[in-house]
Amino acid sequence: MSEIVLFGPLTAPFTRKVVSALKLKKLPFELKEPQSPEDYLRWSPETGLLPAIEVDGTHAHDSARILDLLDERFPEVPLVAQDPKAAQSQRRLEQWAEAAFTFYWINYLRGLVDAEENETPPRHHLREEFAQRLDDLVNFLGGRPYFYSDEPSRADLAVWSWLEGVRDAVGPDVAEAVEARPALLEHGARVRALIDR
Ligand SMILES: N[C@@H](CCC(=O)N[C@@H](CS)C(=O)NCC(=O)O)C(=O)O
Repeated sequence: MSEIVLFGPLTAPFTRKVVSALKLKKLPFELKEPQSPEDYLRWSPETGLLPAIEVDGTHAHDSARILDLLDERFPEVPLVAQDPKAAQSQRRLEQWAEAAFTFYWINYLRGLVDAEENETPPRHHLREEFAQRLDDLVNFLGGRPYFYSDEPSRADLAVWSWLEGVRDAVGPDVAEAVEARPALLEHGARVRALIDR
């Protein structure tokens, strides 16, 4: 049995993505959550960012690289489609979703800080744009159960870990915006069912 230790805050979508991949692959692991700022650099000396992982003594950091390592070591269940074109689209969507959600999240937080400094109500000026990104996701899904495939992939885990795991992290209306899009709601339930098995 392999020894796997995952280091990262469970509240972070990047950590949740890795947790969901470990669960999909049915791999037992120990989770160590940071208790102080020093833990970040201690557990991830290359960047100071978490998650990081130890798999039988092999260290990796960055959630995408960690998923690569897991697929290399534990090919079942695969985290990308066998078809190279679908696999490329899934990897691109993983990157796109994380870049986009991070952007909206940072802007949302900045809006809160500005509002406090100026003593004005927060302006969520990117709210409509964010809703358009959700529509993009619905389009990417098309009629399929998972992104670009009939089987789940890292793209599904990446999107799920933001929309489900941190519902209000990219703004106050995320839960409502997702609920208004049944395709995303059903996709989330499908991914959750796989992970909770
Ligand atoms: N691209 C990285 C991003 C990791 C990341 O941004 N981690 C955040 C947690 S949300 C972090 O460690 N922040 C600590 C810091 O910025 O000092 C990944 O996919 O793992």
